[in-house]
Amino acid sequence: MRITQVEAIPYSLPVARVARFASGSITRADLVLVRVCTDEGLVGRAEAQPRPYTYGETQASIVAAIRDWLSPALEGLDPLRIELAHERCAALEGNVVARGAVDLALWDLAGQILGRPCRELLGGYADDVAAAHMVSYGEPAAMAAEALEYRERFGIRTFKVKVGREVAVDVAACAAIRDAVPEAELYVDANRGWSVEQALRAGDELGELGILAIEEPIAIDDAAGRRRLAERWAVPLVGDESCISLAHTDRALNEGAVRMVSVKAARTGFTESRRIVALCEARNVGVIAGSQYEGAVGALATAALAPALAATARRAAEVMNYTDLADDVLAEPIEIRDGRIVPPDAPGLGIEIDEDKLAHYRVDEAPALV
Ligand code: MUC
Ligand code: MG
Repeated sequence: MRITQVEAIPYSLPVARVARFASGSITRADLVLVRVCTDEGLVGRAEAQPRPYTYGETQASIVAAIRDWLSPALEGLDPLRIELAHERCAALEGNVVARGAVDLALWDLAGQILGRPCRELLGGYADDVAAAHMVSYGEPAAMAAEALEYRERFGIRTFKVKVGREVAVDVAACAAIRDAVPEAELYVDANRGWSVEQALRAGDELGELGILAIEEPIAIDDAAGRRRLAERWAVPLVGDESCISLAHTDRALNEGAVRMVSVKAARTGFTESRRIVALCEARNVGVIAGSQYEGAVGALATAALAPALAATARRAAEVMNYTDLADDVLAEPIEIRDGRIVPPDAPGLGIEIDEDKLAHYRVDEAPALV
């Protein structure tokens, strides 16, 4: 079997709830469906989420990177040679989201070829994993109501609360969520939004609310500031934007501030994510299977990775933000059972696309039928 082409289809989904956080907002889910096509008709699929404020990639740049660079690099290759594919794709600098999605689609294809779900191919540690929901900016009372809704509707017990605003607002939001769901596990993510002074204050006040970790509090280039915070805090500083590749993660750990890492299938695929997890295990650093506000197709990738490895299976995985969208392109709904996401048993990622919906939401010209 040979890869014939990698397609990139841009599509845009409406949101039911606008996500706002310190580094940006999502008012419409602009996504790219990646399709690794083969001469035997099997197609590997994955979703890429453009996040210009984090990686500099846009929907158009992801499509161009795949069409002009990654597809030509992979054409003619046996799709099971994933390491070789990874090496070839890594010849393109940056573009982590485009490259990550191609890697996920290759693994989806491998699963289909071998007849096994990706969760098993990646390690098969557990069958499912606890799900965490990320609560983005709003009035504190509305954020608390959202957490309670996810507790009651899905059984979610772990929440990542977006902070990085005025410290008083951030603390009020976390206190409101703590009151609404007293037993919840809470951690926060400032997306680099605080100054060092704000972070110092916030850390003290949030500590009293039992916050378990603090993600990217300040500018990631401020190594001295990050170390100062980490030394003062009893809870770990989580690396996210500072850990966007294996090499970045290595550097962040060497700097000494990061004591937990958000590993995201959406940017390091499965191949590099596994290397990051191994690095963290060697350094006795915890990992969280993190999110990039995926759509439902993207959530299936995290749902495969998180239970597959012992280190990621230990903590709730951030998989619930597809529920912020008003619609998606999956033919079958994702299964959330008692606060856990259950990956499909189908080969690969178990992605079945509703082609009518994709045709409706795609924002390029569909190729003419011949
Ligand atoms: C996170 O953990 O920072 C915010 C933007 C994005 O792409 O993902 C998030 C979540
Ligand atoms: Mg983050």
